[in-house]
Amino acid sequence: MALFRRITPQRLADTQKTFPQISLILRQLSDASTDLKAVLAAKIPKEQERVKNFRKNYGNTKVGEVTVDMMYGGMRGIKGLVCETSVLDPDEGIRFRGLSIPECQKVLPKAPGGEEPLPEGLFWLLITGDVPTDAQVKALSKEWAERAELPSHVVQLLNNLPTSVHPMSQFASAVTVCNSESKFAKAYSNGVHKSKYWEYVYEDSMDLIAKLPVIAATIYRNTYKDGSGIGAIDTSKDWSHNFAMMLGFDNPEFIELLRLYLTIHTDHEGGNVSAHTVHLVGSALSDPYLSFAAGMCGLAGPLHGLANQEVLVWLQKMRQQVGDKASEEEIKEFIWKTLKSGQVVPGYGHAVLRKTDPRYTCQREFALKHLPEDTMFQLVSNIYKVVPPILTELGKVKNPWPNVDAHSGVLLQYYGLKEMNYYTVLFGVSRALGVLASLVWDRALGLPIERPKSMSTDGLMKMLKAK
Ligand code: CMX
Repeated sequence: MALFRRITPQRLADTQKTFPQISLILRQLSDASTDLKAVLAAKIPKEQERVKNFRKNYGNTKVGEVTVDMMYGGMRGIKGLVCETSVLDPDEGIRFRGLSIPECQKVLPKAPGGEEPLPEGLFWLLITGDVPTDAQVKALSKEWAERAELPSHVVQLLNNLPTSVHPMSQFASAVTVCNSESKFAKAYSNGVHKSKYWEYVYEDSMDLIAKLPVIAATIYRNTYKDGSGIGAIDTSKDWSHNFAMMLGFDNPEFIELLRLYLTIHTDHEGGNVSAHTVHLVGSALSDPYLSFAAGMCGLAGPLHGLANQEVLVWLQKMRQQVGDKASEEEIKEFIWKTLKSGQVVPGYGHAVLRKTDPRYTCQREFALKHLPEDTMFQLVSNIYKVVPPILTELGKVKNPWPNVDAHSGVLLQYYGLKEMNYYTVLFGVSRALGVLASLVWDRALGLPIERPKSMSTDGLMKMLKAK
């Protein structure tokens, strides 16, 4: 294995091309290796070949059609993107490389004594398609811890931002200026060959993922505490453990929650606003820092990631108006008031899902295990009974069931992370794992700049000979 580690990704890929018969041996080696880049380097040529052959044979085959309603309706249902890392089934929910959330909870490595999966394991699964071993996940935790240090100008920027700037704006700003460190941007300006793009995107992605908890914790400590107390990263601990400690939370149960939280928010296939934005901006060969920052500006919208903040604001308003021991009738009345004033019920509905989000269900199970008596949890449970029939009665809502954002805030509140404006930053830290894994594959597969065709209403009417 020591010998294998000295093989560079490029040498490994070249060897596989020249001697395909030893490919299997190399794959077995790479599967056991704790060097993620080498594992990827072994997989990429094969996947490139598979996609090339598929396109050669099926390139002109139709996969769907586009209606006028789809064009005006947020492109819902148009199959226009390829995303390798996860697929969202409307009834069953998300599958990460084919595995459901309960399956991931079962098979992904855990921290010693822990029960929840480690997000490092999910990242390995997303980017390679393989369930990692404990040793592979441990190596990833260590590698991220070692890459975590922030450039001083990023710290300076964060320390100089007024605390009135929303944490998501701070987050996107810090990630944007972190692109001074981009190995991809540097390699591109030095004229690197496009077959090597993925390697530099991979390096930037690993650096960025490693730095995100430090950026996020700095934002939290600066905005809500006295700015001190981030502390040093412990390279023997996992990514979530270090993040929790930097935030200032050492309760082992909270750390377990963070591991679950950072695992389930990673990826939701390719078309959601944050994932699609990262993919789109990355297609212009903007570096991973800029691409991810753009995606975070999308996640900060109230119909997307910010909904977890909105849920808490809405729950608190409800508590103020109807009290903690509200009857079902009083809750119903409050919900109708929300709807009649032209607002959405945050945390409910989805553009693709048509059943309760399994990300909601696993958080509910966590709450039933750890905080069954909590007043806010009980309120969330009561709302779960009341909202779906009301949204169904409205007649226009396609999915009356709760999504991930309906539950996450209540768990964070319970453990003392009460600053709801901050919640989308946690979502963003997790989302990096999915969208950056995808970005590496975008460049490995040589996907071109994205540029769909738009039409004007006049042009569309003329084309359809509409009156
Ligand atoms: N409350 C009230 N009305 C809702 C609703 C809700 N929770 N969900 C959908 N609707 C309404 C829509 O606003 C739309 O109304 P109009 O026709 O008057 O514009 C109608 O029902 C049809 O919408 P849809 O096809 O069911 O839903 P969309 O695919 O257009 O939108 C979503 C999906 C998530 C934006 C929407 O359900 C919503 O606004 N939910 C609340 C916000 C939320 O929880 N967002 C987080 C989603 C998960 C995530 O990305 O993090």
